[in-house]
Amino acid sequence: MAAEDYRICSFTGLKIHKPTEDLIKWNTVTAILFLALGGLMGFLIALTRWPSVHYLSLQNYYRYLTLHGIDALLLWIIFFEIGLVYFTSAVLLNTRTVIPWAGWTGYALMLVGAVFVNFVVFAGKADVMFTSYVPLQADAVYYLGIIIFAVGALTCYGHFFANIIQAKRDGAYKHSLPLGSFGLAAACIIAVLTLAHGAVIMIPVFFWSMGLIHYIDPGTYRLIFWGLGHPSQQINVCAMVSVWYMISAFTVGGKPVNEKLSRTAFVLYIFFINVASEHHLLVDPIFSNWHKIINTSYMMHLAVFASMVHAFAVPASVEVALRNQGYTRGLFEWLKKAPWSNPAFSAMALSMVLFGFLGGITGVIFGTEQYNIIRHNTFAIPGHFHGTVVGGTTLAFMGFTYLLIPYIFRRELVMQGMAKWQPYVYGIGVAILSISMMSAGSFGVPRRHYDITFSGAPFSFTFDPAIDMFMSMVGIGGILAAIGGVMFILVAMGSIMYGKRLAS
Ligand code: HEM
Ligand SMILES: [Cu+2]
Repeated sequence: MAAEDYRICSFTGLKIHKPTEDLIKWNTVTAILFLALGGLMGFLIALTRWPSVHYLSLQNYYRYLTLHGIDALLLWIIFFEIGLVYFTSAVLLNTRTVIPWAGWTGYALMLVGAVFVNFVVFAGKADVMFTSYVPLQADAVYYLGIIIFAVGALTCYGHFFANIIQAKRDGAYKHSLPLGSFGLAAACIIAVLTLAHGAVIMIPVFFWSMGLIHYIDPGTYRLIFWGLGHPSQQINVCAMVSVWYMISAFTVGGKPVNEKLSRTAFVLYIFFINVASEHHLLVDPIFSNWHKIINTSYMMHLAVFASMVHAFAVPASVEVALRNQGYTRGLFEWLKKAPWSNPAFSAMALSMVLFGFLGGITGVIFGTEQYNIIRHNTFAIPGHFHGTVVGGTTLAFMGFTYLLIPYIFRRELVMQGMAKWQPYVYGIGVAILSISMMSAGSFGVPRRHYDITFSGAPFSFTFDPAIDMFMSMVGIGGILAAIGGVMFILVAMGSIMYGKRLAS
C-alpha cells in the first residue's frame, strides 16, 4: 500500500488510511440521517401517548412505531457500529482496511435493505412493529429488506476480522489488541452469532410471506427471534463500552487500570449473553421454570457482572488520568475539574450514569421471573430500554461523533455553545422519558397501545389517575429528548458540511 494513501492525524497521531476514512464517513453520516428520521418518529409517538395530546391517528401510531424501532435501533446503531468497525480495526491500529470494495459492497447492501424496509413501512404494508411477531404478517419486501440489510451488516462485521488478521501480519500490534479494538472484536463475534439466528428465522418467514411456507410456529419464532434480538443489544453494549474507553483515552488520556480485567469482562459478554435472551420469554408457557430461573437468575448475572466491571473501570481510568494531571486535592477534585464542557466527555459520563442506573438496574429487576410476570409488555419495558439503548448507547455514540468530526471529517465543530449543552439536554430528556414510562408501566399501562381509555370497548376499565401525570411526563421528556436530538443533528451535520476545514 502506497504511503500517499495515508495521512497522520494531528490530534491523535494515528495513521489514517484514505479508504478507511471514506468508509467511516459514509457509514456515520448514514447513521445520523436514520437517527434523525427515527427520532422524529419517536417524538410523534411520544406525543401520541401523552393523553391530552394523543397526536397521531390509530394507523399512523402503529406505522410510525414500527419505523421508529427500525430506524433508531437497527439503522442508526448498526451503521454507526460499522463506522466503529473500521475505526477500531484500522485507524486505532495505524493500519488499513484490507478489502475496501467489500466494505462498500456491505454498505450498499445495508443501504438497499434499509430503503426497502422504510419504503414498505411508509407504504402501509408492514405495520408489524419492531419484533414482527408471527402470525402478524408484513409484505415480503419487508423481510427481504431485513435479510439484505443483515447480509450487508455481516459482510462489514466480518471485515473486522480480515482487518485485524492483516494488521497482525503487518506487525500493527504484538500480543493482543488495544482495548477499544478488543471490545469491538467481542461485538463482532456476537454479531456473527446474532446474524446466524436472524438468517434461521427471517428466511423461512420471508417464504411464509410469499405463501411458499404455510405455517410458522409463533413460539419457535419468538425463541429464535430473541436469539437475534437480545444478543444484538449486546453488540451495542460492547460497542458502547469500547466507546467509553476510547472517549476516556482521547479526552483525558485515560488508560484502563487493569486491562486484563476489562478484557475478561468483554469475554464474559460473549459467553453468557445468548442465554440471557430468555428474559424475553419468561411469560411464555413453553419453557420449564427450572430452565427460566437458571438462565435469567444465574447465568444472566455473569453478563451483568461484566457490566459492573466496566462501570468501575472506566471512571477509574478517568480518575487516575486526572489525578496524574495534578487534580489531587481531596477525594473529588478530579471529578470537579473533569472537562464537563467537552461534549464528548459529558456524553460519555452521562451515558454511563443513564445506562447503569436507568437501564442496567431495571433490566436486572425486570429480568427475574417473579417480577417479569407483572412487568411484561407494560410501558415499563420501553422505559427500561430507553435507558440502555438511548440514554446509554445513543448518547455514547453522539459523544464519539464529536471526536470523529475533527479526527476523521477534519472539520471544526460548529455552534460549540450548543454542542456543549447537547448531551445534557438530551440526557435529561431521555431520563424523564424513561422514568415516566417505567412509572406508568408499574401501574399496568401497556406498551404499544394506542388508546388506554379503551373507548368503545364492551367492558370499561380505568387506570389509577396517577398515570395521567406520568403519561404527560412521557410527552414532556419526549419533547426535551427531541430538542436534544435536533441539537445533535444540527451540530453534527452542520459541522460535517460547513465546519471550518482543519489541516491534517
Ligand atoms: C427523541 C427520542 C426518543 C423518543 C421521544 C422515543 C419515544 C418512544 C416511545 C414513546 C416509545 C413507546 C411506544 C409505545 O409502546 O407506545 C418508543 C419505543 C421504542 N423506541 Fe424510542 N424514543 C426515542 C429514541 C429512541 C432511540 C434513539 C432508540 C434506539 C436506539 C429507540 C428505540 C425504541 C424501540 C426499539 C422502541 C420499541 C418499538 C416497538 O415496540 O416495536 N428510541 N420510543
Ligand atoms: Cu434482552
